[in-house]
Amino acid sequence: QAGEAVPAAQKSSWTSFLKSLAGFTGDLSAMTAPPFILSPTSLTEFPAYWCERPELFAMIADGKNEQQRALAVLRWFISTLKGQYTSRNESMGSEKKPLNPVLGELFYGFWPETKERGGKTTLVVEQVSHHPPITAYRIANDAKGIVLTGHNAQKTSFSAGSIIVKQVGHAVLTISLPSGNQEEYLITLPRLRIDGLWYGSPYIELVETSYIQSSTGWLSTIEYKGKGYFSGTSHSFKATVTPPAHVSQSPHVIQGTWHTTSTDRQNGATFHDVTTPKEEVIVAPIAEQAEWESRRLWHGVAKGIREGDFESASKEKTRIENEQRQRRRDETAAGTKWELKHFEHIDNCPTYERLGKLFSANPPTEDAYVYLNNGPSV
Ligand code: HCR
Repeated sequence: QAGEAVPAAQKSSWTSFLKSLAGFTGDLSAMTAPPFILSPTSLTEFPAYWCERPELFAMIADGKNEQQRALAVLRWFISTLKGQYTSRNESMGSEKKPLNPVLGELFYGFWPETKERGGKTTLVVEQVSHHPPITAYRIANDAKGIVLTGHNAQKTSFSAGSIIVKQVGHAVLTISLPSGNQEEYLITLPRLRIDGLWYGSPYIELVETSYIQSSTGWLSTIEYKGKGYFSGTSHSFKATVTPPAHVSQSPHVIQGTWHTTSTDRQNGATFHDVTTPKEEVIVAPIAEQAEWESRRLWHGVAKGIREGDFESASKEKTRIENEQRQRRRDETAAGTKWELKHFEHIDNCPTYERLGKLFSANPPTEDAYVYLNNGPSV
């Protein structure tokens, strides 16, 4: 039934929110939504989803050859999708609207060293733009020589009762091999469809295709389908891992559901399995965080949302937003510009251009945020 999951007192504001979505394109994060759909977590925390299985991230470096490493990158990537796209449903009952980060917001964390991981895995996130919201991140396991750098923005539109989210941005994974050589992987991001809006219980389905192109020539093409396609099940995918032209080998085809398990059709073996628990990033206690760190910055708002005290959440949010507006006005008056702390913007990403050519990436070039090597020593 329409609005089934919406609290009675918020039904009319949910209906107005849905109406305002029709014909909408652009920055959804800035839109006002009813309280029941608000999440107490800022989008700057989302890059942590890339590493909630730090073993799989570390294991990429253990691949004995180009093919094994390409498959290990794909296994790690597919294993992140459950966290990235279903974890709010698991923890809060449905997809929610995250807090819209302010310019300069930071999020730091780490996953501790274990024998398998070889060392600590560190995370540095910075909100590098507010309008449109763009989040840049870097995850590194130095002991294994693996680094992931990327940025993410979204373009949203509304179609046939669903929100369509085109992810703008990409990630680059670099492996420094013991031989001294480096391997790079260009990772493009899937398109999202947010369904279930009519009932007030949104959830994500991934659609269309994303790619992982290795500098060694190996290419993973990942096709995403919902209910009624390859397997009649939601969250289905089929990944085809194609060797470079000089390797005469048939492609690997991996099929399954990204939130559970998949199988490699070549040998019938389980390819990925995310039915086991994941490991959340460790973050400093709020009292020890600096004023721009996400959980400290949004503390009052998050508390209000968690406790159902939406009046104080909204007051706090307005205070943060007004402070931001004032900062921008002061900068304009002084003729200065906000300086990024950990990243430098470049108009054209050389890795994207070079590797994107190999699978005719669209667009042929993208901008990027280069890490300045100055994260905290967490
Ligand atoms: C679209 C979305 C904000 C962006 C979120 C992204 C794309 C961010 C990068 C992560 O790596 C993956 C990711 C996962 C999220 O599913 C996605 C969010 C889902 C909803 C949110 C909208 C801005 C809010 C929509 C409001 C609805 C729920 C009514």
